[in-house]
Amino acid sequence: MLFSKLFIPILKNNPSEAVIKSHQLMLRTGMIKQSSAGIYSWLPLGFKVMKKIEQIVREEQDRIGAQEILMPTIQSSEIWKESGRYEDYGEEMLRIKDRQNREMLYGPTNEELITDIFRTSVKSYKSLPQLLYHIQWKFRDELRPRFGIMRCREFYMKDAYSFDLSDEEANFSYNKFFLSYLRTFQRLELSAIPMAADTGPIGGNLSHEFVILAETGESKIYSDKRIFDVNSNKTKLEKNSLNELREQYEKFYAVTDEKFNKSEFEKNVPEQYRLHTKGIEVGHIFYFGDKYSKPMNASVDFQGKKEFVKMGSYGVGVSRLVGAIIEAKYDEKNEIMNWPISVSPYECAIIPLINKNDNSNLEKAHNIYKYLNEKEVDAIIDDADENFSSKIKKFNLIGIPFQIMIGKKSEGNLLEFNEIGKKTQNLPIEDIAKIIINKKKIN
Ligand code: P5A
Repeated sequence: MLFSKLFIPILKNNPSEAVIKSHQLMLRTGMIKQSSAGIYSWLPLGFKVMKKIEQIVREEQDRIGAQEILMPTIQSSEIWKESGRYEDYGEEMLRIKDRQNREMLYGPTNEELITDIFRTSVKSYKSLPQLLYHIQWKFRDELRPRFGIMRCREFYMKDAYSFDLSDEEANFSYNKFFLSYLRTFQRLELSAIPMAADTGPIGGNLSHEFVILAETGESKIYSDKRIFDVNSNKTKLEKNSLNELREQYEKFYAVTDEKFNKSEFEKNVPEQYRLHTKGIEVGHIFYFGDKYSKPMNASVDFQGKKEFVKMGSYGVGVSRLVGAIIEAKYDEKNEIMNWPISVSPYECAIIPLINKNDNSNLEKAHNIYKYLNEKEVDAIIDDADENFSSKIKKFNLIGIPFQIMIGKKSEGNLLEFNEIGKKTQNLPIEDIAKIIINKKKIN
């Protein structure tokens, strides 16, 4: 693919309407375009990053045995009246009437819809547990949409739902998602801490917010710094192992400001470990027992008795994660977008020095592209007639982790090769491909 053919409307300067880095950069590098307040179009570069994030989120849901479905964005108000949330949800819910004057809504979340699907299909406890998820657009008519796609009105969410027979089994399901979230954020090279949080309009009394540290975050957090050392690498998908993992985390004080209590914080956290800062909520998990199953009559037969199923729900802000990764990783001084290679829009930029009277650099670039393509490296050729340094600046800004320059300094089969933030080396294409492939494996 040639860079000149791509639809990447890059701006020269930071747009003045954006306050935070991720919003500025996403507009500047043509990743998104606002279509109305809090509503965005995703252009090729931004869409590519989001799809890569989505795929990692999906793989980690599948890994704990959750099954993917797809529910619609538009829902009937009937089920929300059954659960009692139709009035409670207030002005954040976008309400619509169809041509038959039926009350519909654009789903802000799917607890009701999934409960309806479950109750009409599952009758026996033998079918439990069920873990179902989908990745779908949501709409919340936020009072103050801001910071670009970080707090917007239409956003892309992965939401999962669990159904179990007992509290104990439901706790097992909750813990599976707890682990799956840690693994997901780890693969995105984010250090996300699970924090006790309020349950808000979703309900229930057990909930963890997954928060990454960032000055521009909207959540105020209070925690014990030692929580960053807990690691889930050895955790198995078994009850005891998962319980232990949660205990290890819950040993340390970590709360968002709704749950903050000064004297508890000071009592539980020695002064040198106290951390009070801001963060971005990238995921949120909830346990709410029979809050929806009881009013909506979602039950199974167990030993001759009707048992309302015990439910939880689990959300990841897929579109928000694009901005969150920028906030966490952008190198302001050098203007470098440090995407983890697993989600970078392209893995390698091939940059030939363009000479109007001689096509050989461009031809070489095409051969390198072909070679890398066969090795499944996602590359791009920059055929624009610009000098090297402005091209490198551009690819640093967009965040393409590897760059190959073909020009005066590339001799014989040696190419100038650059890994963002590292020193340039002269290497043959075979070695370059190995370095890139290795980096992908580590991730
Ligand atoms: C859990 C899944 C829920 O909606 N129901 C289904 C539960 N939780 S939540 O915390 O309200 O949202 C889950 C995640 O979605 C992201 N998010 C947003 N992203 C961008 N703009 C918004 N306005 C917005 N609201 C929520 C967050 O990452 C949140 O953790």
